[in-house]
Amino acid sequence: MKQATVTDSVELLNRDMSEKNLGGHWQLGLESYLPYPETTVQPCLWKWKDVHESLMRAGEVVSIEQAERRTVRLLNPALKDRQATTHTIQFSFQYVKAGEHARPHRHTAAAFRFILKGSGAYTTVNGQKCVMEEGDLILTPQLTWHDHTNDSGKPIIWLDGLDIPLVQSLQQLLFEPYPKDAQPIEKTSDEVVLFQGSARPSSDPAADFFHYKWSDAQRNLRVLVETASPDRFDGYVLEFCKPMTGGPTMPTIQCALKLLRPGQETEPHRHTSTAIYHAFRGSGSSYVGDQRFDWEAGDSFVVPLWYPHRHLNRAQSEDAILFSMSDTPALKALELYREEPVGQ
Ligand code: 1HN
Repeated sequence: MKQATVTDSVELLNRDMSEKNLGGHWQLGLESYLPYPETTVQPCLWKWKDVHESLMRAGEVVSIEQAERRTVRLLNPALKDRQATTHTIQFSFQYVKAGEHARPHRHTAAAFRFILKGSGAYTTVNGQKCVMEEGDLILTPQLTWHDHTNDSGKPIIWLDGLDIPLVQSLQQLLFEPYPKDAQPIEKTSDEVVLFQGSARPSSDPAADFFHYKWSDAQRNLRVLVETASPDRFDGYVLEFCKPMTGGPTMPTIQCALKLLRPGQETEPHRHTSTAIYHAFRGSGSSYVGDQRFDWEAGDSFVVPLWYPHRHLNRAQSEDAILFSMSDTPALKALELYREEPVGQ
């Protein structure tokens, strides 16, 4: 009688399957999954002094022709090979000296600029001239042509936020140079009319809306502080919404201003979105996980997803204003957004 000399085993099966590009569920190691989302992104604080020094040095040694854009990027220590600030958003600072022009291009990554120091330069978005003032927010949504011109006679610095890491992970990144050195200017952002009397325009004017002015944001913040009560987790929140629909700033990125009154402290919470903050005015502290970040105007920090966090304005008399961007709209579109208070 013939004897069975080989008995099958899981190891043998795994090996044979692997040769045929197959794998078993039993090989996954389900014990490594947690009942909450886990991120590799690390909480991190970047000081303005370091960013500013790098920008000024880049101004001396990096030409705008060579760089296309003279930006200094915030790199998350856990994502350095990807040159990313978080797994979804890239955050950088751009320095354009007097007389410089950054040539037009477009890409599938959606981007915005928030103006920090300087004024009078402009970004042209699909032929629309958007003249910058400090605190303005200018959008360059996916595949819009954009170039930057600084004819203001003085240097300018702004921050750039892009959804590059997210678009890259979906393998949808593309980049296209514009065929000429500059776009022809067709109109200015002041000519974009959203409402004309009580009649709604027939075409979608929001499709042509790229420029949120600081003067409007500031007025709205004042009204909020005077008439509304603050959110217990985020203080007074002014979101940059899409006109007419009230939708998110862009499909993947929500931008907002968060104001804390002197001494104001928020309660801790956590959410499945990841946020990057930039201290625009004032000073304070944010507690992220078990770390404390002390910030002043110009500093930036990351709150990775599901990390408990809260904010505190340490000043006696000055409001603190944080500019924030998050990937919340992308998560909401995928029905992955969740948030909850965290017990103190
Ligand atoms: C970009 O196009 C700009 O147009 C700024 O100002 C920063 C970072 C990565 C990729 C493209 C801009 C960028 C960028």
